[in-house]
Amino acid sequence: MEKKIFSGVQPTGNLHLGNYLGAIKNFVQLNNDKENDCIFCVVDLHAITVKQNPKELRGNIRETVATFVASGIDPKKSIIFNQSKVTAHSEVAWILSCTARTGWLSRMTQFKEKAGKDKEKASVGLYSYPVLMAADILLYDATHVPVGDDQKQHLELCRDIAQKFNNDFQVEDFFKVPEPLIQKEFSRIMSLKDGTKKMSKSELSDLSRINLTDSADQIINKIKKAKTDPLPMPSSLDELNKRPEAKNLIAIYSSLTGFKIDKVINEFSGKNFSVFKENLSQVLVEKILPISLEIKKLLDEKNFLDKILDDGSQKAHIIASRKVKEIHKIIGF
Ligand code: AQP
Repeated sequence: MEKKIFSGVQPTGNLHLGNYLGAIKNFVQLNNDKENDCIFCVVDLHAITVKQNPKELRGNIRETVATFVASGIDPKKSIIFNQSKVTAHSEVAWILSCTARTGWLSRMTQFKEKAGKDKEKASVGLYSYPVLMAADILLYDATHVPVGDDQKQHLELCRDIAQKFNNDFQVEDFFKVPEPLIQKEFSRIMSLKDGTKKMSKSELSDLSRINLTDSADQIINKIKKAKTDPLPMPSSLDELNKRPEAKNLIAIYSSLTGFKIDKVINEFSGKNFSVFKENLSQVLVEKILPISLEIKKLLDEKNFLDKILDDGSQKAHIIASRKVKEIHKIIGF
């Protein structure tokens, strides 16, 4: 079956190993499969749900496109565009916000985490963010959405919104109910400083993540300083599951090399962490450095990056505006 793929990444800077292993690596595989129609969106409307510096945002939009291309997404095969250039996203988000229920949104854990203690000061956009995400996906009849584990709940909400709209307006199958594509293993890469917290762009300490623009020295230094426990390397899966930092580092190694977790445990069982860390740094440099160098090269080619976005936005606009016309008819506009 032909799959229609849609996914987005926020241009909020510091794209990291978690974004790569949890999402972008998967985007590349999907892009390479001839059967798939893929759309990858730089979700700048989502980015402004928290305060952004306009100049930095402009640079981060280009850096996100550069990251897509440097990682292996082919703009001739997949549509790459930025959300704000296709106004249908904002319009349909409004329409769907009249379908979504406030009770559903109140249960979203990401809002609770991001808004923190002072919810009253969080933007309305941060609260309704999952509705915009539903609009992004449903506008393109996406059948599959590759995301990291942290987006699972938002995708379930998107499915609920699609089903309610179809039911409310008696238009069976109008909005396709999308399936999440979440990696079975390593769907959540954790901070290098705390194995219980997700690796994240907004974490203040740069040592908590491997950025996709890091140099070899930065990668080696961050792995050297990554938190571990005082014990030697674990020798069983049970032991691994009780040691979050060890688990995260082994997951990163396994995900990058494609070696099964058991094999990695056997290889390093009982050894000193420093031995493992040396191997991990080597693999990271091998896999991430070429991407980092390519991103830096592409960032000097602003016209090339802008053209990818312009071409992609035109293509996305054609698909999205067709869907908006149908939505208007169904609603009675
Ligand atoms: N740590 C992670 N492990 C696995 N997947 C991850 N993703 C993000 N962090 C991890 C996945 O990357 C895709 C793009 O994410 P995003 O940039 O749109 O938003 P995010 O999830 O909010 O990213 P961050 O890094 O966590 O940003 P902040 O710090 O702003 O909250 C998504 O598919 C996401 O699942």
